[in-house]
Amino acid sequence: TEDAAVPPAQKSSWTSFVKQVASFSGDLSSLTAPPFILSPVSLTEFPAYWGERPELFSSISDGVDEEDRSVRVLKWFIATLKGQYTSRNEKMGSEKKPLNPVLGELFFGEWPETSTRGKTSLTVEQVSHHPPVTAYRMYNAKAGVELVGFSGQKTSFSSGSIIVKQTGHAVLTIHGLPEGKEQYLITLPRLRIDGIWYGSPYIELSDSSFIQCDNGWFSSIEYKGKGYFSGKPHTFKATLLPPENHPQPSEHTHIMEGTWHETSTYSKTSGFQPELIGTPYFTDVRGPKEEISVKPESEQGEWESRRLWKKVADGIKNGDYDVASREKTKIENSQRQMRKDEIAAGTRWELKYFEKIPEDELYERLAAMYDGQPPTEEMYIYKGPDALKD
Ligand code: CLR
Repeated sequence: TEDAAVPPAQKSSWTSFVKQVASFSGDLSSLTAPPFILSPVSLTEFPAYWGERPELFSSISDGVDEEDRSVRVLKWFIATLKGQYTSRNEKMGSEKKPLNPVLGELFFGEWPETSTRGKTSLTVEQVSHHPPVTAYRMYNAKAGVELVGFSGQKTSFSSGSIIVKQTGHAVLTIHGLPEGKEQYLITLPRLRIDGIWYGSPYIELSDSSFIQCDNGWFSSIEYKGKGYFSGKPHTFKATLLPPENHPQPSEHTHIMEGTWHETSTYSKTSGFQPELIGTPYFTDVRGPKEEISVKPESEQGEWESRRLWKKVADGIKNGDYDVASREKTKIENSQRQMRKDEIAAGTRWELKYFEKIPEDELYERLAAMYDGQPPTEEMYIYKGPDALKD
């Protein structure tokens, strides 16, 4: 039958979940879903997708000039999309509902140093629970490459699909260049979650996202699924343009296209040597990626995601859904109690690694360069150890 992916005993709860989703817009994370669609992984782990091709990230600063670095930022960005948007399907058979992080939840990990790269470390903190917002910072000191961003979602339902507008953005900074630092504003694509009725959800990307560098180089990435450019799923076309005052703009316009989960090529790149980045493909992500290294739960602090959710995650993995739901309720109750206690004491939960800033001058300046959207309501900056102030 059509909904073959739904276990017979969970059909009615899936139907009622889908009905709730359809008549609702806002924060999906709070809806109760049937067990077969639950993932044992918290959303605080998702920023790790940015780092799973560590060489592409750290070698951004090897670019010989602004143009080369802009190409490298775009290449790294495109190469993260497969992990970000198709890896749950590959690992668990379909998109699943991640654990909804608690306020203050933390996630740390790293991609260790090797002969070809320095160490890249990741710090993640859940900075808001209602609505859920996750802030992250990924840093490679040797390369001088840093990514700071935050991520939220606004969801709605349209002709059978869940539409997810991502709120938040990321800023990539290259430190220590002879000319100082270089900063890139990275916006995020829109998601469509299809396959809902069948109980086997998967993501397709749509619309466009942008990468604006403070020196004027600008990428726009257009996403299409089945039946648009080529009939293939997961298709994109990126255009990288030089700054407006560039003497030879048409010679330095780059166009790259292909599929973000397999390969993409340069369809036009004049005035620039693609050999500089060493492959006939622009991106090729068919090979393995490198997952983040995380300390064992026994060595983690009590706010660290895998330790905090251990019993719930084990319940989900072992099919022990009563245990999972009992343990989840415990966590939620203790969170409710903490919020009540804070109100009673007139205090507020203090973030550990990030700080909310009222307005974001950098975002406004870079978004204005390409006529971007008005700034989102909030922005977070990294204030943890080795926060950089240059
Ligand atoms: C989080 C930020 C990452 C990219 C990313 C990938 C998958 C998205 C996730 C983000 C947010 C939460 C999300 C998820 C897919 C499904 C899940 C939208 C944007 C929702 C909450 C669960 C829906 C329930 C189902 C019917 C699957 O960089």
